[in-house]
Amino acid sequence: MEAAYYTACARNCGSKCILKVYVKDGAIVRMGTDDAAPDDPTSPQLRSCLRGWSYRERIYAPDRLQYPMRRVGNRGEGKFERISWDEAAILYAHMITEIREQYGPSSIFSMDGSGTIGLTLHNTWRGLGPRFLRMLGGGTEQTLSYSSGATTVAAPYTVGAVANSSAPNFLQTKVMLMWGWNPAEGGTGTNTAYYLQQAKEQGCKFYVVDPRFTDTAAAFADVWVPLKPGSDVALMSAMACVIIEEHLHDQTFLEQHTFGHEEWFDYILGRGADGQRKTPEWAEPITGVAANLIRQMAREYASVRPSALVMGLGPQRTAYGEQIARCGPALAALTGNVGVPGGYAGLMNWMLAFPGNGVGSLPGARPGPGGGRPAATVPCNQWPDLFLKGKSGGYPTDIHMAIATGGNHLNQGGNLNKAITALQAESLKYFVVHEQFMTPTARFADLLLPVNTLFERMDIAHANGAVVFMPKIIESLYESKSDWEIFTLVAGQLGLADAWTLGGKSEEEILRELAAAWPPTADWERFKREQIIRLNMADPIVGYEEQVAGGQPFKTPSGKLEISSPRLKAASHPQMPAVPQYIADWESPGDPLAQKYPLQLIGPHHKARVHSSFHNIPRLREVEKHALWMNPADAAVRGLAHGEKIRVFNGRGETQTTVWVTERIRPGVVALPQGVWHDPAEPGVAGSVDRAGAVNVLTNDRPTPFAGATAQHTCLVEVARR
Ligand SMILES: Nc1nc2c(c(=O)[nH]1)N[C@H]1C(S)=C(S)[C@@H](COP(=O)(O)OP(=O)(O)OC[C@H]3O[C@@H](n4cnc5c(=O)[nH]c(N)nc54)[C@H](O)[C@@H]3O)O[C@H]1N2
Ligand SMILES: Nc1nc2c(c(=O)[nH]1)N[C@H]1C(S)=C(S)[C@@H](COP(=O)(O)OP(=O)(O)OC[C@H]3O[C@@H](n4cnc5c(=O)[nH]c(N)nc54)[C@H](O)[C@@H]3O)O[C@H]1N2
Ligand SMILES: [Mo]
Repeated sequence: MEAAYYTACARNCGSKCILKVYVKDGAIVRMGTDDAAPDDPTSPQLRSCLRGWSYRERIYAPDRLQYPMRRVGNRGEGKFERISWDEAAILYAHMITEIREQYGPSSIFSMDGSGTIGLTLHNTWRGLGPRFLRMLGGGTEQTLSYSSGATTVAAPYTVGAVANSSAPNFLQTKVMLMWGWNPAEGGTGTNTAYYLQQAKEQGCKFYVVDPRFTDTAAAFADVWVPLKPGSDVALMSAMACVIIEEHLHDQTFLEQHTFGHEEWFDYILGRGADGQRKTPEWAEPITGVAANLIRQMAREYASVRPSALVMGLGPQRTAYGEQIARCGPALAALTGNVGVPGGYAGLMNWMLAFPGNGVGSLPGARPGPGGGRPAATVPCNQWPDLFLKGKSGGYPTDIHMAIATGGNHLNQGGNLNKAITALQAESLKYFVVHEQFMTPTARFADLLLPVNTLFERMDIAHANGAVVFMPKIIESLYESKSDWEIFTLVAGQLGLADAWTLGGKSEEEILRELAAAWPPTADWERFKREQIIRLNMADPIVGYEEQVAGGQPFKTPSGKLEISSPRLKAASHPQMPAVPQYIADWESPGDPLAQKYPLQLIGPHHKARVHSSFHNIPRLREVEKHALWMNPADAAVRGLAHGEKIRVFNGRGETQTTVWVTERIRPGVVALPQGVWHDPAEPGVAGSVDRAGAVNVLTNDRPTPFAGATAQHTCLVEVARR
């Protein structure tokens, strides 16, 4: 007999969709998706993508980690011996005790990643790792994210708090600027593309501002605007110049809802310190976008209402990402498109907005001596530098142990070769990794623990448009355990099992208590039976509606949208001016380094993977051959033909792949989608040539100047035949 259960695809692609899982004799035999709702605009089906449909192959992949292991070779060599869970728990607890006693709590780093998110219990991202260390009195935790680091810090100076709108909001949009935003390939919430398609059918005009002609451009663009990476603020400033000089701006909106627009006008109109009018002709050589096209886009964006400027996070994953994160909302405010239905505030976060629900979240462990707080914090992207330098590099602490849950950190951060040296540093005495697969990061573990998947444990998902009861659908494969169970074992060794489990509660008891806080899930048995509580998607959520229509203040000191920020003016940071300004990136065409490495490299998110997750699924690799995107003009100069074997290199590393010669990318820019698994010729040797096309051997770990965020899309390389 075949049984079927729903669950949620709680992965970090920006969406959380519904999966249907068919089970026979204790094994998953096939996958489906949401088929439960009728065709109902209030709550449409939450159907999954190709990754979700392939999940069965990931669960049963031949390279699943099966049992606990201890390293026997050098770090990174990938040589391990099998040990028992008893041995593993004792060893783990000894490591923690030794490091805490010798160096203090802050020397243990919670290196959590985005492996499983959107859950109530088994979250890896800022979830169980920090909770565990806080129970012990606090370790060092990560701040920011690889996703939106610059936005998280910079945008609040302008808007107070980042507030997205929901996708149904776009059904009213007449002109949309999809700015470095690629929702056709990357999730930004279940059904985003479905709503955008309806907007298109209703006549919304789309501009796609992206160095690449993405699938989003193919599906939606009326106009493709292929700018140079990192030139976004120049492009937006030139649009502002046209809008202001042609009196297309919304003066009433500026006066009612913003603060300090005159100062921005001074910068734009050349009345500021640099004396430069930010005309389309000024912007043309910087951005590579024709002045006339800039004029057209500016006029159309400002004069047709409502219009939506929606930014992906790619543009702010750049050297001065702080500036674009503030310039987007300034431009949206200039045209009065903030807080109005069909508009958008020129910002983005991981995903669009969804209706909230009232399921509680996992309570922190009982506060330890540190009061349930971290002992120190460091931006997540700076871990290699932190491990290598510690206090001598100005960080709050030295790190002697790291616990990695749910991340492929080595593979996913900037400057992978530096990250190898960081994981091999003698000062890092212990590196514990909880993983499902032998990832490039897992190869460096001293203690490597096999983790089960979301199909092998119980949870509640905050899906996009529903709350989903996620049953334990199959038993844990091999000897794998959940992170929760692993921490329970180690807490037991440390005499803290009760604190970790909130007094010996089972997972189901904890979940049931959290579900009790919200009427639709309060009847636990019924929720378990029905599985999906759908939320009303029909009423659009409009970010900043309370501020603009409802008279509430923005959460800034002035209560207005601060186009000029008095706080920033007072801080007088040379690279974080009071109004958003164009600052030429390091490693951009103007950098002397461009003589040697003339191509700008970006490492975009790919439709066949969630970061590095799903890379090991053969069927998904067939979706698109992994290769370096290069314009025919750049290929011709280098004498490269489509499909040739190439090497891509700069001062930080070299990777081998093939070249995809295509007009889908602008000249001067190459793209190598992020997430393939690093495959060095010599495992564990920093600088060894990578044979997989792993972009992060090339990218920089230099943080943005003010936020300290990652700037992985700012990178120069050269390409040659091999
Ligand atoms: N399938 C899939 N979906 C995903 C993910 C995934 O790994 N796979 N990851 C998810 C996560 S965690 C995140 S944070 C989100 C956000 O993902 P984003 O950060 O928005 O994704 P990126 O691909 O980095 O950038 C989006 C687009 O910006 C373009 N771009 C790069 N540099 C620039 C620039 O300087 N200016 C402009 N205008 N465009 C630029 C890229 O070509 C790309 O098409 O995506 C989520 N969605
Ligand atoms: N060059 C470049 N690099 C980038 C980006 C870019 O745009 N360009 N984007 C960045 C962004 S936005 C992000 S968010 C990061 C993401 O980077 P990561 O957060 O490292 O995400 P993944 O690569 O998906 O790695 C997640 C790992 O968690 C494991 N895992 C899954 N579920 C569980 C679980 O329940 N428990 C445990 N212990 N493990 C689990 C998976 O097997 C997988 O190996 O990548 C960043 N890297
Ligand atoms: Mo992200």
